Amino acid sequence: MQLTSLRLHRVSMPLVTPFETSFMRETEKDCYLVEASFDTDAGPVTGWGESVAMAAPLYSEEFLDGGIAVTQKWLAPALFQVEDLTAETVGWHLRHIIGHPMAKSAVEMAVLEAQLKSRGQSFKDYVGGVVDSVPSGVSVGIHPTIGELIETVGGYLDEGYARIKLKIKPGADLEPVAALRREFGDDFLFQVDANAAYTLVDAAHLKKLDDFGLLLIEQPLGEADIRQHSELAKLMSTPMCLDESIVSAAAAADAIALGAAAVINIKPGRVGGYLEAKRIHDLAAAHGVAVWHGGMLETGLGRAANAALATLPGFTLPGDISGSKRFFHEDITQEIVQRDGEVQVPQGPGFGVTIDPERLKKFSRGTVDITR
Ligand code: OSB
Ligand code: MG
Repeated sequence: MQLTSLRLHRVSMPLVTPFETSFMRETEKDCYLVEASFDTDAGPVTGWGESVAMAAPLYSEEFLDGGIAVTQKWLAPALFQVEDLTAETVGWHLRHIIGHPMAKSAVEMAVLEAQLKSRGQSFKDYVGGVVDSVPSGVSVGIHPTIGELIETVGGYLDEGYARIKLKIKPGADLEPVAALRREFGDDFLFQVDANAAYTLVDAAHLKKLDDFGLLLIEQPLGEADIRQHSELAKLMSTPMCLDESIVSAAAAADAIALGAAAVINIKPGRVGGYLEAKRIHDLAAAHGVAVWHGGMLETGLGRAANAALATLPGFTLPGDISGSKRFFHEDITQEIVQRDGEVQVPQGPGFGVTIDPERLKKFSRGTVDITR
């Protein structure tokens, strides 16, 4: 396959409800999609990718406009030079460009989709997935009041979600966690995510979360603090899960060796692509470390790809793979549906979903064309 052009579609989709984490409050999903065109022996093929970079560099150092810039100036020109481009070699061809895993992931995703489509293969079959549906959890933002939080979580439990993940931050942690256990009992699957909002000085406070039978605590400390997470893990009985800190398979190896991660949240965008994400899955499985699939409020495109990756056998915990309706009134692809705590993995070549041209037009905030 020869890459001939890239069109980056900047999109903005209104969220059903605002989503608040320890680092920001969002009312819209802003991202860009990558439409990649190729010449192949069998004629022209197109593949789609999605960048999970957020508008501002608050989750990680990447941000949406930076991703567009690095793709235009550095990633695309490097790939235009490759005559025989495959998904498996994208990472290699981009290895001299430091960082920017989300931008690289979006491009690799588009190459992968084109390759799969040209072979008539689904991503699930390509990656070696073993099931057709995956357990569906939901990520719940920080709420202004306990009453509203209980109402929101009650709604998700009624809808059938298999697991609740609550965002926490200093000042909004023990009380909401205790309130949900009091209201909904000890049996529902429940975990928390701090998005790096604490320091090791907070260890005694965080230890109080051990009383609530949580599945795990996700990323209490900073991205660079793998060793400090291993110290905290020794002090708490709640299993330690890393998100932000796992930027590559090498980082996952360090975290496992240091005892910093009993569980790993896998997000392809954060680690440079679905292929590196698969390597982390394999590494974790070999070490007996549980993994689950994270989310970045993806559109139906990224959501479909995430669900397909999560069909691998090491994904033993429910992921942040919720239905489209959790975030959007209208998705940009076919709707991803959560039912009885499961999401069906879209069938068909590539990621099994298509971008709806009308919806794309509606949500588009402009395009950037990059040609050879
Ligand atoms: O930390 O997992 C996170 C969304 C944006 C940035 C970071 C995170 C999240 C979520 C949402 O928790 C998960 C989802 O897409 O359902
Ligand atoms: Mg997280």
